[in-house]
Amino acid sequence: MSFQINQLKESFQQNGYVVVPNFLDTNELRTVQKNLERLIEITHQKRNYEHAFYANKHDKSSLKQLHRIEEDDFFKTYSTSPRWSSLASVLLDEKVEPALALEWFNKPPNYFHETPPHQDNFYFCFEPPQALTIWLALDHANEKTGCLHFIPGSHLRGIRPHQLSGNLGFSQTIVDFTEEDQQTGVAVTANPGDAVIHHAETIHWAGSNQTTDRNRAALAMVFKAATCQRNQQRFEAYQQSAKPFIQQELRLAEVVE
Ligand SMILES: O=C(O)CCC(=O)C(=O)O
Repeated sequence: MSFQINQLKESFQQNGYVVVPNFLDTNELRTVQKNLERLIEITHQKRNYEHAFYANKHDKSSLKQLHRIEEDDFFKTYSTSPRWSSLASVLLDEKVEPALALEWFNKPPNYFHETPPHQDNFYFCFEPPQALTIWLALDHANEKTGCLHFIPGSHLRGIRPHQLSGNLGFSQTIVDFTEEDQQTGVAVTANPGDAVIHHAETIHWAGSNQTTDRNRAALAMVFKAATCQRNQQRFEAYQQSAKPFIQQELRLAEVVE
């Protein structure tokens, strides 16, 4: 077992991402899925568009992101589960704490939304960049449904310049992303219950869901080393740059109501 843990850690530290197959067993996965279904139904009813992004407000099945999941009682408790934090702690080789809210990322069928190439720490602004995301697959993620792609070792080369992407929920994208970057990316497929973990500075993106009948959902939790801090100045600059875009998108969403 410790051999496996060492291998995971080494692979994560070298490549900036790693996969843990069957991180959740069938029962735990089912419990998480049931609670997400409940929360999604409440979200539809409340029409809470601040923390829920739809590709099309007229279509409930087009829900693509849910934020602040940890405000729900079940997920508040669940997000403190040591299973998640101990995996994060092993990979970062430090004591960790949950850094940000729990998020649900979906790619509903028929909407063709891509996840633009980005580095999470452009948003997080953690220094030193000792943080990671555990992205738990809830559906089959593959090239057809829009799995994640990572550039191995990119977490060791610093943050690239980002600019507004025009994509609600992923407001930023790498400015100078090249064809060569695209070619270097590794597509990481996952089955429901697998955990795909990436470092906060690993360049990643995902294609669109090209199926007509399948979701590609995942639950994501971010952890940071207890010793790393947010650079408030950088964070405010990022928020300032994204604000007009996000406000405009939310206003547009209200108009179609
Ligand atoms: O699920 C996706 O398509 C993107 C997720 C992502 O970018 C992240 O977890 O950092």
